[in-house]
Amino acid sequence: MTQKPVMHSAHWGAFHAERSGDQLLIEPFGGDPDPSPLLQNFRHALNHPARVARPMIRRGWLENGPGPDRRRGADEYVAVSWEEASHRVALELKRVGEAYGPAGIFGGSYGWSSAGRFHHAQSQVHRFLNTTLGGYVRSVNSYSSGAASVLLPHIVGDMNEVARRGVSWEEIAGHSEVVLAFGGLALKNAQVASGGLSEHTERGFMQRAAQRGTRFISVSPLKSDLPEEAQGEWLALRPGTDAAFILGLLAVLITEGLTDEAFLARYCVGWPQMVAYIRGEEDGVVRDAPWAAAICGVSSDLIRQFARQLHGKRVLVTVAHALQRAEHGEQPVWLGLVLAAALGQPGLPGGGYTYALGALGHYGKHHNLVSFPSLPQGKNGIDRFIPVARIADMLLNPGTRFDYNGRQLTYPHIRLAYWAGGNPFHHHQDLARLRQAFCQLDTFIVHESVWTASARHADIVLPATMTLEREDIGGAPTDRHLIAMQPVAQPYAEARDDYTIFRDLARQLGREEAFSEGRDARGWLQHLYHQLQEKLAAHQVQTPDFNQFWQQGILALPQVKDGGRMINAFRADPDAAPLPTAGGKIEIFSATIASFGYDNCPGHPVWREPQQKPSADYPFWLIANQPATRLHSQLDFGDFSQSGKRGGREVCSLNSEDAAARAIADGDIIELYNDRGHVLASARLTDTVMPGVVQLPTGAWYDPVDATAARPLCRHGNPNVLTLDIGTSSLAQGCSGQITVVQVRKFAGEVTPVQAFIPPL
Ligand code: PGD
Repeated sequence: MTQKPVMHSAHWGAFHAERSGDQLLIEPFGGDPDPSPLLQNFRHALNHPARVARPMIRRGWLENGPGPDRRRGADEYVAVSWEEASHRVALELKRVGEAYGPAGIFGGSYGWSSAGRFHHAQSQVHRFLNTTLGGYVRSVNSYSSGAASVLLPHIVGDMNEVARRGVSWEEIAGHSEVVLAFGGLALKNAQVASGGLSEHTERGFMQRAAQRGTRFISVSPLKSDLPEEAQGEWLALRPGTDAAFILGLLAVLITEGLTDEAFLARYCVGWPQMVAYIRGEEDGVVRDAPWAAAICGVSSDLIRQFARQLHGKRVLVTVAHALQRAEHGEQPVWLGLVLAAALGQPGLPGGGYTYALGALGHYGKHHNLVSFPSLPQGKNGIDRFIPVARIADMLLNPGTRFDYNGRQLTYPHIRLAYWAGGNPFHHHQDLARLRQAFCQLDTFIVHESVWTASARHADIVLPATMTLEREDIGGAPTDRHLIAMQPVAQPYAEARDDYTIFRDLARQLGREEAFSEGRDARGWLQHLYHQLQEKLAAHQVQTPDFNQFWQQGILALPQVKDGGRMINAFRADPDAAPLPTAGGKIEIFSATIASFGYDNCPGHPVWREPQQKPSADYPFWLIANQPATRLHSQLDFGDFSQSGKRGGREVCSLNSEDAAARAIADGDIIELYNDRGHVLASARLTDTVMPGVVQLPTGAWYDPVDATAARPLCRHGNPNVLTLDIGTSSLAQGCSGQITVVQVRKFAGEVTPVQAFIPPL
């Protein structure tokens, strides 16, 4: 293996890597104006003790065979040879396939895995199951934007147009007067983009806009959701009350005659229904500024002033992913659009509505002229699916019916789940319930490079290479650089890449040719690159051949400036360029959604009381948001992630006044708890978190003192022990794990060291 620096890429940036003894020296790509510190998480990753070295089988499964088992998560593992492991996997797949067909296999395998487009683990699982077993039960939508991705097509257009091709950062820097960001614009989120992000430009754009006079307003319980460069204002609302706040703003605009009635009449359907709802004509409840103020914890004067200041300005409204990752998460997304419409802004330069700006590095960027081809998935022979965050419901309730986007579906009876490239025991809510759900399976197979909590709940764990140990091509539709990802090291111990593992299994199932089409990994990279060349050649763009691309390590791709293309054309001529909604206009009222008859998501946006709210037992809102020191749970043992912890434990931020009332000092170990479990963390006292709120990011590897406990205690700080596992509403059934309610106290029990990174026996 070469010792020279080689080019590589991660979801959080392109870089050069060079081995130096036991560690890696990481040099960010020179063209990146603001590289992410997440890159340093790779430094000691290659040989970290948390790596999975050999194929492992859970003792209970090995001795008793497949079947529901309550020991999952608390059993021993037995090392076996690759030959034995893959033989047993092939036999089990054959057994389940023959007995139950593809409807008995869950292959949703949600997860971000790594940036390379060929070794994209989820695509590999899907292709494997389609080409060898005729298909699988899939999952739809994402944990990121489950509610918005179902709602937006009904009311304005799909995620691609409203988020990725919404108002561009360039336009904002040049034209916006007010950027009203519900959920803020934290750079920790924009530093990441699936497939890679070679240039981090958000900080620079915010600086430019602020210098020109753009007023950034972050509405969030956390001050840190807006970077200093934006020189913005912080408005703290109670978590989960943004929908009520926007209704209050709309009430003021209506009462004071500040709405753009011409825009609403020409470009929208349903404004009269919205007005009737706000005035209380539907149910006698007037949603005015005092009504909103009581819910949101601000004064009605503030709401009035706020609304007036928006009038007559070029206003851009954006609503972060976080807001819709909550019960009734559809509502703030919808109301953000209604507010922008009431102000007459959609389709104006630097104005209107853009969903989730800053939530990912893809948003507000230009697009490549053509996109890099993805690995073909083959054909799934069945059409059975769940909204991705309903996994525990599915495993616990086979045969039960549930609502989704106007349809009634039935949960299949899953016998085998196959996972690669994701960590459900990181990403899902109510981890004790999730364990119960996974205990129902006959068999749970996981490919992982490290001993995550998901690997520790699997029956068969196959050691996967890390991205650094294989060649691939990194690219995203919004990144103008394609990266030839060169291997930095040989595979760790007995690790194999997902493709090699699946190819071997496909051979044992007699389907190797169907899966591999006769190509090895390099052959697939060349094939996909040639497809890209052909797409570009159709636009008269010439590209170097594969070998030259591989040698130079990077290829600049032509881009198009297509930000706002859908909404701009619509504004110019709504008859010639109608929106892809039922009525061709912005749907403030959706007859389609109304026809579904869902009380938790009716035909126009509403405020609905959530079932979780602070009480005497659990008086705090917990915000379980994205971490700043790692991507989700990836490389949680990495240098940068560890630098954010204290004594190896995750840090929970809380307001100094709340801490004083509980005699909690900075650095104390505190316990957050509710009906679902207990979590330890190190207390950080601050005034940048509003009173009544505590913040604990996601991603600390789940480390239960007793995995089988009904209400487990995680000594590391994983907030998904505490979050409630319910869908956002009957419409989208999205993940609602962003907020929950808890009690907080100084921990009085025995403190044991974090053991999440020590492999199981
Ligand atoms: P990651 O930590 O990225 O989390 O959930 P997701 O499952 O995507 O997991 C990826 C896993 O893939 C890692 O364990 C990594 O080691 C493994 N991996 C990487 N590369 C490879 C590979 O090539 N092969 C194999 N086999 N494995 C690989 C993220 C999800 O969490 C998301 S997207 C969101 S937005 C949600 N956010 C929240 C939230 O805000 N609040 C709560 N409470 N919960 C959330 N969960 C969701």
